Amino acid sequence: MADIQRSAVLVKPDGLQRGLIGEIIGRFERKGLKLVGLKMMHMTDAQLSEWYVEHKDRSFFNDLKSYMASMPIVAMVWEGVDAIATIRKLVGTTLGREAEAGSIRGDFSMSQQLNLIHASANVGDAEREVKIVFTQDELIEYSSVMEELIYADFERKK
Ligand code: FUP
Repeated sequence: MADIQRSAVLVKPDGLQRGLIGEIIGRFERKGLKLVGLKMMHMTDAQLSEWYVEHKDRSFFNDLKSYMASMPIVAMVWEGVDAIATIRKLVGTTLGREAEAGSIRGDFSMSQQLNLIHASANVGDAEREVKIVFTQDELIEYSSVMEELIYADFERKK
């Protein structure tokens, strides 16, 4: 049975400043993922404390939050069958210079902190993260005519 998931994705300040929003969205579109939420925003310290709660006792926590709050970001929600793991593969591992060639971080970044993009790690994180930056009415339900070209019928049944 298909597991249709939603993943929260941020194009971080370095991704926006380097003009990589279109490149990143294009990769997700070409893969066959469906965009259901999109906005540009400044994240607040309160939102970032909640977003990075698993790192709250780490030495880099405050530095990471200040960097993320320093400039605007683009927040998105992408949907698809097993979208969370699929997007993590497109994004690549955390340290840009070691990330797999062909992944977004592997192709465009060198850093651990300036690694262009965030993507939810699991279902619990995805649900929590989506709620931090999107209200329910900012998530758009629609049917995409592409879906029957992207998935076989049996894969699209929830
Ligand atoms: P990821 O899930 O790949 O985005 O990475 P993590 O959840 O491990 O880390 C969250 C963010 O903290 C990453 F963008 C990188 C940053 N980070 C640091 O800045 N320093 C560290 O030592 C570890 C992570």
